[in-house]
Amino acid sequence: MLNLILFGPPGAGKGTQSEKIIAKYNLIHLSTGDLLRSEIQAGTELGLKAKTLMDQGILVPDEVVIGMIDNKLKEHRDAAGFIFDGFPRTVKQAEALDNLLASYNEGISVMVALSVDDDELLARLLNRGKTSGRPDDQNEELIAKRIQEYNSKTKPVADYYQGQGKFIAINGIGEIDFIFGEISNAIEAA
Ligand code: B4P
Repeated sequence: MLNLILFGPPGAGKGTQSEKIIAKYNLIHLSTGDLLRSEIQAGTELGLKAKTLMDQGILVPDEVVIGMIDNKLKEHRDAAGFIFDGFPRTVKQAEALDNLLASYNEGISVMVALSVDDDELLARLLNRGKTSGRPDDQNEELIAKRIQEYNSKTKPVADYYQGQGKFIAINGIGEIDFIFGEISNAIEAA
């Protein structure tokens, strides 16, 4: 089983590269951002609570996203593997993911981290905001808040997997297909 974490700051290309990875490797795509946006669209209680936080660029509570991932893993017991996109975003989420996978005698194969500088992230997200309709892509202050959340709460997750010898960093600036080639190499070496 191949279990990949695609890691990086908001706008690093996680969603973009995930689409290519699932097409090539037949993995189940679990994006907590997408799952939360589906809850918002469905108008569930969870979605309403999440929306308030997401619209401020703040992370949703760990228990909420861990619960969503737990449900999805149960739903896809026969999968050839998973791509975790935008999850884990805190060390607590990483520990919970390791425990959940261990209950299936599985673990993370590799974490691929896309590195992109803050100016490029800001430019990409403002550009996406012109057409995506995503409230969290609409202004500079909100994007800066998301980057700040990433730096304070999410970056330590890289150290967590580096400590397990599972971390690979890739330059996330450049041609999308070139970056995909680099990710493919990392997956095939895992
Ligand atoms: P996400 O949905 O995960 O949002 P994201 O990080 O902004 O998107 P992504 O990283 O996938 O975008 P991409 O780079 O592909 O999270 C949104 C919110 O949900 C969070 O702020 C948080 O509140 C909440 N949340 C989600 N998961 C959570 C969790 N686990 N715990 C707590 N809260 C959670 O694309 C960006 C743009 O760049 C696109 O326009 C794309 O076309 C462009 N792009 C991509 N690659 C490029 C390249 N190589 N060159 C040029 N442009 C490129």
